[in-house]
Amino acid sequence: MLKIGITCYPSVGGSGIIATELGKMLAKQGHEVHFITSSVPFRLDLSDSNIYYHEVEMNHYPVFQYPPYDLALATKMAEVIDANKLDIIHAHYAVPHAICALLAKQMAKHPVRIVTTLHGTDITVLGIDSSMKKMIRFGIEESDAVTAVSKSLVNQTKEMIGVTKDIKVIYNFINEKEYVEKNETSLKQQYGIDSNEKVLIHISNFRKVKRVDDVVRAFNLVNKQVPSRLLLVGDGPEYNNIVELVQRLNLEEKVHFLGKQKNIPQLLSMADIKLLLSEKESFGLVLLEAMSCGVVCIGTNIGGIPEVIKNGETGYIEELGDIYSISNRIIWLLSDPNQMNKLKENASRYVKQNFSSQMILKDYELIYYKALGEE
Ligand code: GMT
Repeated sequence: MLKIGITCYPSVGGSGIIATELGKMLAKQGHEVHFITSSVPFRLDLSDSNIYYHEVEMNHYPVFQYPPYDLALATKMAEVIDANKLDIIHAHYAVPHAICALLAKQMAKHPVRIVTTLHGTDITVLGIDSSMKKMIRFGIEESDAVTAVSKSLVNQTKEMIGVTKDIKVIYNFINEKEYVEKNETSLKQQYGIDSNEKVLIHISNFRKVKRVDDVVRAFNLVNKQVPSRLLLVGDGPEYNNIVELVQRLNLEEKVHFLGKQKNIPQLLSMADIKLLLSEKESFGLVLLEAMSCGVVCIGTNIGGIPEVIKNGETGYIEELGDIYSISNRIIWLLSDPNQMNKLKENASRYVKQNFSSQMILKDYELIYYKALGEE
């Protein structure tokens, strides 16, 4: 059994969820898992056996304008490596986490291997900055093993950052026990949704790249022809702009702003169609969550989305910003219950076959042993 340190952004977000759920599964397998983060990751239960949590404490020194979080993290990592004789540090994100892990590896006395997982934002946002590019390249090249969450992200990393290192694709996964379709008639009533109304849903952190405005505009066109509601789940920088757009389109009665929610499987179970119309998306974990709860997904032809939705078989892929095609697709789908049922069945089967958590757990374990030279 291995001793594994995990570093991620602990707040809500796909990468934090993947890192936490992976840590939980590794601990269940009998590995010793040490989370080294700035706060307890959302979804982590510290009473689970084999799970340890090491908080990166930040001192506020009056001389520094910005407290040096990265250095505090690297120091903590080195302490945890030595104190617990860690075999592996699994860094989620090249920058800053892989860089901190590399620094910690040099500081620590106990030998450790670094496995880095790329989730997208580090490449697609930071990779545009040429000074960061060097740092990302260094983080990737110097890691003992690197994974990325889609083929598209591997290609993008190679093109943008110019790395030659082998990067293994390990897709996102979900906790299958949690993401199952539930009977949500009472929740529908609670939101005042009539039984004849169709429900569309979008879940995100409302960053500009998520194109929530396209979701609202497509819904506006659908709503003119099909009695329907739109559930917007999450919060973030674009929230106010979206509220204003909904008001301008006179959709206040039809669009529900639910903010951040924990009962995602229940909310998904109320929905007929899930929209993810992003302009950047390395995978789209929310698509898996939706497909597993029997919701038909429509996504844009961007990044890793076409690796998750098989166009015409498990959902539909549309071009970025083409709200007319998107709304026509939705109207067409909603008018054909047989087609909807077929897509739902295909989607949940596809998730089980291609993104099974046990399969993905084994892939990560293989990567760890390979990094340790124990194939
Ligand atoms: O999508 C976000 O804004 C959050 C971001 C993150 O870093 O948590 O998500 C990224 O990682 C997820 C887990 O691997 C992927 O499912 C998301 O597609 C990816 N987001 C982007 O590429 C924009």
